[in-house]
Amino acid sequence: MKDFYPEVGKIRYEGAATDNPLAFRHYNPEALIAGRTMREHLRFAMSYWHTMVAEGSDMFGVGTVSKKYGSSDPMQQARHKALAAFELMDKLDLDYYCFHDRDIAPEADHLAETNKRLDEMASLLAELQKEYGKKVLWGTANLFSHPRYRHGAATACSADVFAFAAAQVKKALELTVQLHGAGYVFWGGREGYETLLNTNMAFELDNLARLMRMAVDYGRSIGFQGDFYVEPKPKEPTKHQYDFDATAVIGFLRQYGLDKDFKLNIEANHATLAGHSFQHELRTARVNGMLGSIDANQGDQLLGWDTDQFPTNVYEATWCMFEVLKDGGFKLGGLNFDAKTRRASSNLADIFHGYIAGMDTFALGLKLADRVIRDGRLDRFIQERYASWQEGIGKRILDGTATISDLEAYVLVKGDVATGSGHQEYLENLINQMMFTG
Ligand code: XUL
Ligand code: CO
Repeated sequence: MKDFYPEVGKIRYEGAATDNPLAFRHYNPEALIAGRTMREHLRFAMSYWHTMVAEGSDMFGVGTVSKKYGSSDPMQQARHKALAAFELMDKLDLDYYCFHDRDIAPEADHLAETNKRLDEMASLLAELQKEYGKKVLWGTANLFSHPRYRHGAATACSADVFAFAAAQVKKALELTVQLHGAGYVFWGGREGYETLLNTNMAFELDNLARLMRMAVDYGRSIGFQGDFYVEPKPKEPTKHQYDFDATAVIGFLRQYGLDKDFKLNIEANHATLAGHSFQHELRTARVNGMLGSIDANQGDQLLGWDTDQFPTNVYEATWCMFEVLKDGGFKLGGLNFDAKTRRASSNLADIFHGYIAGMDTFALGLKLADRVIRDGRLDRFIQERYASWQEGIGKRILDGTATISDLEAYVLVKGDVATGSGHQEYLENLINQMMFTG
């Protein structure tokens, strides 16, 4: 079999002291943490689009790394891409992958031919999955790259475009089911607007829900038992995207009765684009029972767009895994590296360094989050902070036995009320102690 990454061998856990850059220092797949192996906790996935397809182009320049895999024929490229994908996942010990329909097979002039190409590729992927023991974390349809989607897909002004998007979603669901995918994602890349001057917002939101409802009904009818996800993102490519952030998406899903079938796929860089921390978005999803899956990456503090970098920030990874552990761990979701190497990182080996960095960062984050939880001081501090709700007037408010007049009478007797310190600096230092000297 052709070796697409001859310069890289199998990446193995060698422990923190190794000086081999092509080894894991923290990701030890079979190591046990809080009753599960790291592999079971982390459920790492490869993003097909960044890793197998994107060549490093940006708004100002063409690609810097070839993803032609030794062929000029697009379908032959697609086949080689699939072979290379499984070689890469095997070498990196990545158990899952995520894909858009258009990542695995190039679009043809007519939908019938496009779907034929997808069928051919799905058979090959199914064989490779079996051979290598890999799985699909989630599938999706690319409803944003083709010019037909310039006004949106489900939220397009044109019914024909809506119909095309629906046809694409139908096929992508079939592929996901055929490949035993655990999830199906809606990322509304162009489901928003550039200007309200030409936009019927209420109608577009209804249509977005309409397509999701059709997807759920069809998906369930062909045996899809996984989770549907919405991946919030506030902007880029459009000025405003309806799936702005976790709060907006949860409200939308509940409004349209989609909240039983959908959870959220939270992406770190989308959170920061929305002006939130990654943990804020994860916490919002978690406390609403809707934390499904995660696109693990990071942005750049100084750049205002979605840079999709491999995550290396250990604090962020720790707070992410803290939320995941507090949620009882992933059920069907996992950590998809929706991340790409920088344009100037133009060796194929750089992709391996990116994944190793991301996987080790999250493995370390998992260990540290477990340490923070097991330490217990943070939980105890929070419990103590809300102690006044355990008895007296607090308990009566929660029981529903205190009326608003009772509360007035209570305060009239007390005269004034006082609360203690939030001790933020103490806690921040405590976390550093736990992380670095624990
Ligand atoms: C774009 C993005 C997408 C989704 C899948 O910002 O995150 O790649 O993850 O469509
Ligand atoms: Co993403």
